[in-house]
Amino acid sequence: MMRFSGIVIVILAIMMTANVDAKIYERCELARKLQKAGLNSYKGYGIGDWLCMAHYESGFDTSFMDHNPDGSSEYGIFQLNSAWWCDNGITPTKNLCHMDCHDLLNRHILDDIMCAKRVVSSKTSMNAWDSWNQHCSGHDLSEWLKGCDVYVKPNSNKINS
Ligand SMILES: [Ca+2]
Repeated sequence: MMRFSGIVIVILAIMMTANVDAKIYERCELARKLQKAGLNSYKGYGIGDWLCMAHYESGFDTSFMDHNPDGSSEYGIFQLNSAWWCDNGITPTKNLCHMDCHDLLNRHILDDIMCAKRVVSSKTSMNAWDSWNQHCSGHDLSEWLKGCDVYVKPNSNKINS
């Protein structure tokens, strides 16, 4: 029994050091964070667009990772791709956000937001995220902000849709 619990402790210790300091954001907490980072009406998209997209991409889980058939991977709450936006040391990359992909997996999402701003500033705009295109584009997104202390700008409609 003693030996067993000793092994469990060692395994737990390994798991804790291997895991990044991740977080599953609560909807309104994320909404406030996005607003504070200046995403309300940024490039014509509202906080609802970001919440809807992040929900379908990661379930607000900063540690979420996904692998694509082409060998690239997607990281974090916004599922940013290792072929374009960050460097994971494996995939050939443009690294347009000049960052390590693994920095997209921790609870500190300001760097993720800065990178996402670049994505949405690119030609594809919010269409860079398939899930936004499928589930959020053209929908009434006010539900996403329900109960959150977030000011909704009256004219946060998409500029280029
Ligand atoms: Ca981060």
